[in-house]
Amino acid sequence: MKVLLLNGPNLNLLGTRQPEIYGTITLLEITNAVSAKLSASGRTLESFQSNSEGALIDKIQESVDKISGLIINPAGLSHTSVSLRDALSCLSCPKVEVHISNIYAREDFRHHSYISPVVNCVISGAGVFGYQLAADYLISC
Ligand code: CA2
Repeated sequence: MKVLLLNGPNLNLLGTRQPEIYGTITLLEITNAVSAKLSASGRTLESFQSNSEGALIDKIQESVDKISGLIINPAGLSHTSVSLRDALSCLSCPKVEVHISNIYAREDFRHHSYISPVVNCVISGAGVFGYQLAADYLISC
């Protein structure tokens, strides 16, 4: 059983900029921790980050019928992308949307996510621990 972890634009900068909002842990460290948790329950992890909306959509399309769960932090695309939402709608497996920060405690434009209605679970404001919570949710499914 394979889980896909997708991270959207600018999340490659985790741990290097704006630590007051996004913390000091890098995307590689997050990925390794999620991978370890999933492998303890017999699952494998594929991780993909892109600053390109199209590349993220391509990866989702390639993953249809090949994954048992998805964790996605769509980053800024959460608030703008109908196309990313449409792609996610084609995945029938359990899907979790993660936001490191509490998007409801930030600017108004972050309060709406196009993605939330097409996922099973939304985690926002738990810091990078949200990715671990997402993995636990998928393990419980
Ligand atoms: O809180 C989150 O995880 C967000 O998805 C992060 C997005 C933001 O647009 C969403 O509203 C909430 C921004 C990702 C930018 O990531 C950076 C990480 C380190 C340094 C700079 C940017």
